[in-house]
Amino acid sequence: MKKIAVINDISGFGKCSLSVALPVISALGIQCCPVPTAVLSHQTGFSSYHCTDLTEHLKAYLDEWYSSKEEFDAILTGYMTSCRQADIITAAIDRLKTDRTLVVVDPVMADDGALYKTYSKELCRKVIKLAKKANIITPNLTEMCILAKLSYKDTTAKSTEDSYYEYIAEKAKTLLSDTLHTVIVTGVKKGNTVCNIAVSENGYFVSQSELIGGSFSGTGDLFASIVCAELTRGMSVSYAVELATGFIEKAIRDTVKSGTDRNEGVAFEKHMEMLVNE
Ligand code: PXL
Repeated sequence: MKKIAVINDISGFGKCSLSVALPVISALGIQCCPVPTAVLSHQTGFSSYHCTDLTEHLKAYLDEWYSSKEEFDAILTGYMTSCRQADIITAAIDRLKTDRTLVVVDPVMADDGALYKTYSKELCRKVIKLAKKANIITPNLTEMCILAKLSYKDTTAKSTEDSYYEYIAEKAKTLLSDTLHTVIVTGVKKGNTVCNIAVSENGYFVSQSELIGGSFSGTGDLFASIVCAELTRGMSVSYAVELATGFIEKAIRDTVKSGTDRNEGVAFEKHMEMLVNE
């Protein structure tokens, strides 16, 4: 059975990180091996939460994996609590990956033009360093602007232009390297649409959906998990991105219909059959 190591936190409320990676990766027929980096009562967008940081336990946890020589088809990383934790995760990628391991980094740092309140400039620098280890990154538009050193305000001001997607693809392309072959920019809004743009040396692919409501907790984690699992199954980037976009669109539609707060995450559970029957 194929295996993905997912290095992320687990939050009791907010349907994000490991709480969504575990069900969707499993539904796609792949074993999800969690490396829990922290346990939170709620994700950090809630007005109050408790975070038990597991940084000091990570080394012993990973040492067991190193000594039992575990191998993974893919490694997926997400939210991080501190610079020290980011350093441990960066080193873990080097230790865990083999020649055939796909490294997917979701460079979680910010959304809607603002850094998450727990992310310092220094932690962002660590995330940028970590992203250089990846074969694929899945930044949202705000994170892409940070990675490509662009102003979010000036970038989104271009959203009415016909060449907006092309402009974003061009900027994302500057991030590619010998290691990093695909950048997937998520949550690109234009009029009443929101799309995800996958960029490689060969060009770019746009997967569009209707813009329904604002941004919801955990959609980036759902997206990265589905894309990582589908690529691990051997599917193409365009297929993986289309499936993830369609799945999340359906979940958001149900969430908005029920009037659920954005911090609670999206109602993805009833759409799991889209993944199970893949
Ligand atoms: O979805 C990203 C994420 C993951 N984990 C925690 C978060 C967030 C975003 O706010 O707070 C704990």
